[in-house]
Amino acid sequence: MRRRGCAGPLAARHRLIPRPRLGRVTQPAAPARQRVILDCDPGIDDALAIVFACAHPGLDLAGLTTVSGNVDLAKVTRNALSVLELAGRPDVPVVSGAGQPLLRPPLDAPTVHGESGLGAAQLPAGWAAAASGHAVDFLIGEIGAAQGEITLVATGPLTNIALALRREPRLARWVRDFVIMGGSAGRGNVTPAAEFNIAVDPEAAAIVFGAGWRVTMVGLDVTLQARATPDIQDRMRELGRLGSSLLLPGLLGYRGEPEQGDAAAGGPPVHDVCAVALVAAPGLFSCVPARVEVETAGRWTAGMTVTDFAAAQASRNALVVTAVDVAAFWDLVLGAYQRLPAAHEPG
Ligand SMILES: [Ca+2]
Repeated sequence: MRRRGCAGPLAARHRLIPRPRLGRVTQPAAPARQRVILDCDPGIDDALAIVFACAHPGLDLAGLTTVSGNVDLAKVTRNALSVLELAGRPDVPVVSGAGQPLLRPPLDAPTVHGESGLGAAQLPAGWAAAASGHAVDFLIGEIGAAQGEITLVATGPLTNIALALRREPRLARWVRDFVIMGGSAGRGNVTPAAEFNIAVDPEAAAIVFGAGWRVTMVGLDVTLQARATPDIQDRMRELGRLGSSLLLPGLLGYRGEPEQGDAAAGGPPVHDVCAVALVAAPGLFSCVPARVEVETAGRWTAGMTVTDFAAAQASRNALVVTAVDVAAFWDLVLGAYQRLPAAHEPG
């Protein structure tokens, strides 16, 4: 049942690359870059995930859509533009989406991510402006125009994704893969039952998990393993302006999950980076198929991702990520960061 490496469906596609014919001299084929759209609410860990998506040579960041979550929609959109500027990718389109959950009042997290959403990081405003239009139209348009090619990664509340699925249910068949940072098979973080992204908009999450596709759930089960320990922060200190203007001040201002005892656990977790790293390197993660239902009615448990690892195969709707090779994860992430020009500019 437990599978080492979330390599099944993701890697299966890699096997579709034709083998070179024997007896012919062939140039080694450059691995195809995987097109990714990131729906996010930056957010410190979103910011670190955006930078990774820009930096990893196997990923082609085709767009960012924003959703209110960690801070309000105007701030998350401004943060997305600033982070792309720092990463040297102001060409990536940013399209803003839902400014509030489907049914509930907003539940933001400035106590975790700071008033700006980026902790103590002070980034200048990006030169580029957000693209016109709405995130839902962008998601449907881009993914519909390249069916089977784009991996959709959601690292915020699932409001935009739910609205897009209501508008165009075929989106669930058109994506190459769908990965979220959110949920937990165990305990939550904003409440004992619920993780933040799901707790903000449980109704949206219920729509998303019930859409007939497979949701790869990168939840607290795995993200709390990937912590920026003092050793990792020392390595970030070597990354020039990228380290000094975003990575370190972001993490310093980031309170993480106080109830989990960040200091005792070794450092703040970088939840959203795990979801994008999984797309780049699925072999570093362990996954278990399961049935996940989102609690929407519970007085104390709204937003809980009720996970049944014993569900019948036909009823499984999720691939729950349970573990990561932490050392290899940080080598991957910091190695990618190292590729950016900002990592070589004086801090
Ligand atoms: Ca996020």
